[in-house]
Amino acid sequence: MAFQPDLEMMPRERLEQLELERLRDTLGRVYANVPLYRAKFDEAGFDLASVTSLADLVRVPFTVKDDLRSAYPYGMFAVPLHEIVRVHSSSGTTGQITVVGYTRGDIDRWSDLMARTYAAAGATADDIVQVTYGYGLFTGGLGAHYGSERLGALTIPVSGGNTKRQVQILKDFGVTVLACTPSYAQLIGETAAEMGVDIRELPLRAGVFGAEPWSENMRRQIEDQLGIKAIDIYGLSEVIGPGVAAECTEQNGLHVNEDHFLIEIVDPDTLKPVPDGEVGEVVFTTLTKEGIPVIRYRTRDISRMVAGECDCGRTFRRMQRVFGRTDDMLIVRGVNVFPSQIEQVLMDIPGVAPHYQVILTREGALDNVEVHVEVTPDFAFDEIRALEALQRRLRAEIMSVLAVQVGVKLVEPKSIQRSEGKAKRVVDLRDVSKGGILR
Ligand code: DLL
Repeated sequence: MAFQPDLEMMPRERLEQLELERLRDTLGRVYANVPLYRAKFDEAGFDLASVTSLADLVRVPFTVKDDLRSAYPYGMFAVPLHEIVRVHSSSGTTGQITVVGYTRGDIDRWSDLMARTYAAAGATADDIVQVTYGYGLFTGGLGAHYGSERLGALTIPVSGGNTKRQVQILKDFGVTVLACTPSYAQLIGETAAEMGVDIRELPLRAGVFGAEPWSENMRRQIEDQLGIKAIDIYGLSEVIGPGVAAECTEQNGLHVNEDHFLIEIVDPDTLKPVPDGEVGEVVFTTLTKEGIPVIRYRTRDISRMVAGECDCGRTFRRMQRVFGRTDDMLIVRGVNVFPSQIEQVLMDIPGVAPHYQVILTREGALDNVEVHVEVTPDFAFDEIRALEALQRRLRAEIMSVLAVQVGVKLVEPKSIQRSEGKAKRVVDLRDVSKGGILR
């Protein structure tokens, strides 16, 4: 079921016409109201009037995170501050935080987009939704909250943390849809098992999980553990928050809400669009945002477009799950690897729990990559021969699938720190003088 079927399933031709009108309108607004865009466009000799088709987008200058940082806090807003009713901010793990502002209209459209997300996951007004994304400056909590209310579902604003209470509420309130990060869904499952609660027996039937990369194997593990359909949802604060793209129940790529966001995939080095279906950096241009429109915003997320039409009937194109960020990419002896690709391999192997961390160290001029992974609680951790055999197998599987040689260290159950929000998969100890950087 679609929340706005006439929009989500509109013929491509009409959609493209709408996109062009909205693009021209947005470019005009940012040129008139945001000094940074005006300077960029003028410097590039870019003439707004020359935009007569969507193909002209490639001539527009890019926007990067540093542009938002330099305009901190309100410099990129395209409306006077009195029209802004809310701000959110990005997590700031990779530098100074950035601030994004929403007008009343932005909040309204965002609620629709998130209602689309739940509906695409199979939810209706009859559902009971537990929102476990953090409420606050992070867009996850309030975004998921407003969308659920817009759908008409019963919305439980728990926010993150206190995992035992999450399980209690899940059980007592008859929750049918869970909204949180995939790694937190795992922790909820694990905690429930410790409390003697079998989530598979509860009415819970779907999860809308996102905000961090996760692999197909992790999806299967969560679906199995919780007895649900797990749906991947994607977004970023600079563009709007969650609600930019989401899977439908076909679980084969995330439909981009193209009537509000234009997507491009570019080569991160040449910045030229890649041929359809090839992997590259995702770039978004907002088409309806008022508070802080972004033009050709480089997300640093890596994905590709999925070819063909979806059986669900939505006409919006799909992007493949984001498998990593350019800043999280590891270069192991010349081979590019994302933590989520390592995860995909680990989770296929019996005896290994779905909890891991990638530790980066430096030996002389060489970077060393070691994967720490937990064994399952029933694994005999004191049997050296069994441990060594499992370790060898993991190394060999990673080598055969990813063609890289990485160290593997098996660790005891529960020794890797659990996360209530975005999991920290990479621990960078290459510059210990700085105490290591936790990403
Ligand atoms: O994480 C918004 C969000 C909240 C999305 C709840 C989905 C659910 P930021 O904190 O600005 O916003 O972080 C955005 O998180 O550029 C990606 O690198 C990553 N990310 C978000 N969703 C996914 C996903 C929110 N489904 C950054 N798969 C993005 C992989 C994701 N990575």
